[in-house]
Amino acid sequence: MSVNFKQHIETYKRDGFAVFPNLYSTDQIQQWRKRHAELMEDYEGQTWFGNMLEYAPKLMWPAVSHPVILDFLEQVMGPFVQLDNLTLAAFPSGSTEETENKVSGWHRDRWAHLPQDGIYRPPTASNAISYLQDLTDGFGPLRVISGSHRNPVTIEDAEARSKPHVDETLIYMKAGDVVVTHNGLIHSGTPNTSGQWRYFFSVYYNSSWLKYTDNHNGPLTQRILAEARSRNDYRQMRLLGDEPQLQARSNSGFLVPDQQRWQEWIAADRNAIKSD
Ligand SMILES: O=C(O)CCC(=O)C(=O)O
Repeated sequence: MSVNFKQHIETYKRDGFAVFPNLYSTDQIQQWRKRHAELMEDYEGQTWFGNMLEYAPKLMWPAVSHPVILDFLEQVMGPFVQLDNLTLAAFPSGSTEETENKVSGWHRDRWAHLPQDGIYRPPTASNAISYLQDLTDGFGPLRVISGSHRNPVTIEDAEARSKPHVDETLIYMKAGDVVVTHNGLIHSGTPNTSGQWRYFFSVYYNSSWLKYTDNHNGPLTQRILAEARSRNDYRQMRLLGDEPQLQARSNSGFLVPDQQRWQEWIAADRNAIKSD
C-alpha cells in the first residue's frame, strides 16, 4: 500500500484531519457489522459498545494495530501511541422533519483543550474514525470545522451546538475509509434519516503518557499483550498500556528536536522485534 505520509501530515497539521481511503476491506466491514448485530442481541438492544477489543479481539486487533495508522500517528504524536478506547456503535434512523437543519452535536474529543493562539501543537489524542457504510446525505456525513484544532473557536450557545456551522466542511466518507482527527478538531455527526442503521467505528488513541479509558485487563486483551511481549514488539505492547521505555523517553532531557528523537526511538523499537 503506498500512502503519501508527507501530504497527510501537512493536511493534518493545517486542517486537523487527514483521510486515508480504503484502509479496511469489505469483508472486515461485514464481519464487524455482524458482530455488532450479535452484541445487540446479547445485550438487549444496546447500540453503543466500548471496550470492543475484549468483545472481538481477533476482528478488532487488525484495525487497532493497522500499520498505516500507527506509522502516521507516530509521526504526529511521537512513538507514544496507546489505545484509549475502541467503540463500535449504530445510530438509529430518525425522521427528516425532526432532524432538518440539525447536526448531532459539535465537540472536541477526549483529552483536548481549547486552543489559544493559532499555533499547531501535537495532539494528546487522535481518533481513527470510519463508518461501516458509505455516508450519504441520508446516512449523515461527518462535519468538521477545519483549523479548529489550532484556533480558539468556541460554540457557547447550547442551541448552536446542534446547528450547522458557517465554517463547516462535510465529509462523505466511504465504507473502508479512515479519517484521523486531531483531538482539538471540532466535529459532529449528522442525524441519520436513511431508514437503516448508521454504523460508526472509532479507534481512539491517546498519548501513552496519559491514562486510558477502556479496560485493557480482560483475558482476551491480555492474550494479545502476551503475544506482543513474546515478540518484543514495543509498539504493540504500548498500545495496551505496557511501555518499559516510558520513564527514560519521557525524561530524555529535551535538548534535540523532538522529531529527531522520535525517529531514533521508532527505529529502535523496530529493531528490537524478534524475528521468527
Ligand atoms: O457520528 C459521527 O459521524 C461522529 C461521532 C463523533 O465524532 C463522536 O462520537 O465523537
